[in-house]
This record gives sequence, structure tokens and C-alpha cells, in this order.
Amino acid sequence: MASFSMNDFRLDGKVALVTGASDGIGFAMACGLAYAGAKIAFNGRSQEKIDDAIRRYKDLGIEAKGYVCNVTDEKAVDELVRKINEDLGVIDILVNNAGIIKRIPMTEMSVEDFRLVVDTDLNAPFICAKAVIPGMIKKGHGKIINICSMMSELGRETVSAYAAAKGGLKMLTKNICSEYGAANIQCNGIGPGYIATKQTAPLREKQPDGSRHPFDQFIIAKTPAERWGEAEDLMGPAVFLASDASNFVNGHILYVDGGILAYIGKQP
Ligand code: NAP
Ligand code: GCO
Repeated sequence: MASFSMNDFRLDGKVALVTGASDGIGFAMACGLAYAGAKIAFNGRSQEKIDDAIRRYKDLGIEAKGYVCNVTDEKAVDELVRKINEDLGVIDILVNNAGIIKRIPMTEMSVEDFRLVVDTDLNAPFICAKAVIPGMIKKGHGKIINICSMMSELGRETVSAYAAAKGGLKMLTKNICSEYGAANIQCNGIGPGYIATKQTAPLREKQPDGSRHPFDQFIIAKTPAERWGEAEDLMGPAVFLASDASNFVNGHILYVDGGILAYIGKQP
């Protein structure tokens, strides 16, 4: 029988790139990977946010290397991977976390806005995966974790571009699994539920009378855990999917949603 030990959850000596990890879910997952032993590289569009993030990582005892890179720009991503290879070594773990959302009724959404969301949330994960897979093949192993969404499974008003992109990202995940599983590359998704970050702040804003936002109340009623998720809730799932403990898990979307997808919702 294959041997198993808790060391299988360790990431010592591994190089991880977490895109868009200046803040939010990406920042938390990068911390989790670092606590498990990985060397962390991250990127974003703003040098100021990267510099601030490097300070916050350092305050947590993490020496993260930050790079300005727009993930929708293939040349910039290829240069990012080259620099990380030089600075830290060949990338073992890619977390495609960078993402945006635009909440606009579909018939009012411009094609430019639709394209920007799909470019960032679907095309960019393709670009980043394409850039790191050759190095993973040479190393004989690799882990790719795509940050999907409830909207990989469900739709709702105003998020047509985001749902289309995250639905596509679920299938890109399954396809990378299918195409590169034989190279010992595992590609899985994490589907966070509703997580309290800047991205969802508009959905949690207090009403003028101090009451909870209607959407906030809706999510609480739809979540068996009766709470919003925290970015920290994603740390353990990310470590698991980045580690040898998940070497036979491939093409799977791990929903970290407090049970929303399993639940019809509390009777009003
Ligand atoms: P967030 O706080 O807005 O973080 C998104 C990050 O992506 C930012 O740090 C941003 O950094 C970066 N980014 C955006 N566009 C980029 C680009 N073109 N190139 C490089 N970096 C870019 O959002 P979050 O809530 O942490 O979300 C992180 C991921 O989880 C996203 O993919 C999101 O769709 C997904 N997600 C979120 C939730 C939730 O409830 N919060 C649930 C499910 C899935 P810069 O602005 O510095 O570039
Ligand atoms: C929204 C939210 C969601 C979350 C997340 C849920 O407007 O419905 O932003 O899309 O961000 O993707 O999993």
C-alpha cells in the first residue's frame, strides 16, 4: 500500500504563484501555502498595492515576492514566469485567483465590459496555465488551482459575464486535467461561496436605517452555516489541493461555500 504521512500536506521546497494576491482570497490562500512551506510569488496591477501587501506578508513572517503584471497580457505573463523562475525556481503550484466582476443587467452591459470580465476571469487563467505547464512537465509534477465560483454552477441577475467566465473556468479546469494528467499535473478548482472581501462589499453594505443589506440577509438565509465565508476559510482547501495529499484528485471543483449549493434555503 502507498505510504501516507501528514508530511503529504507540506509544501516545503515548492514554488507557488498566486495571481491577484495583494488582497482578499488570494492573499489568504498565499499565506496558507506559505505556512505549509511554499515559497510565494504573487502579482497584481498596482505597485502600490503590491508594496503594501509585501509589508503585510512580512508582518505575518512570510517573505513573498511581488510583481506588477496584468494577467490578461500574455507577454507580461510569460515575462512574469521567467522572472519567478530566476528569482525562486520553476513554478510547482499555480493558483489562478486574479479576477473581477461587473454587476450590470445583461441588456445594459457593454460588449467591452463583458469582454473585460471574460478576459480576466477565463482567458487569463488559460494564459497563466499555458505559461507554467511546460515547466511543470519538465519537473514531472505540477498543481494548478483555478478559483471558480458559485457562478460556475448557478446564475443570478446582473452577473452574466462573470457566470459565463466562471462556468468556462470550471470546464477549462476539467480540460487541463484531461490533457495533462498523464504528465502528473493535477488541475482542480476551488469554488468559494459568498466570502467577505472587497469584491462583495457592495452586497453587504448597511442600509441607511442600519439594517443589513437585503442581499446580505438573502445569503445568510441560503447558507446552512448562517454566515458569510472569510478569506481564511479558503486556506486549508488551497493547501490540500496544492499538496501531495491530493495527487489522485484531478478535475474536481471543491466548493467552499458553507453548504449553499446543497441547501434550498431557509423558509422566509
Ligand atoms: P478582490 O479582493 O477584488 O481581489 C481580486 C484580486 O485580483 C485583486 O487583488 C486584484 O489586484 C487582482 N486582479 C484583478 N484583475 C487583475 C489583472 N488583470 N491582473 C492581475 N491582477 C488582477 O476579490 P476576491 O473576493 O479576493 O476574489 C478573488 C477571486 O475569488 C476572484 O477570482 C473571484 O472571482 C473569486 N471569488 C470570490 C468570491 C467572493 O465571494 N469574494 C467568491 C467566489 C469566487 P489589483 O487590483 O492590484 O490588480
Ligand atoms: C455576486 C457575488 C458572487 C461571489 C462569488 C460567489 O455578485 O453574486 O459577487 O459572484 O463573488 O462568485 O461564489
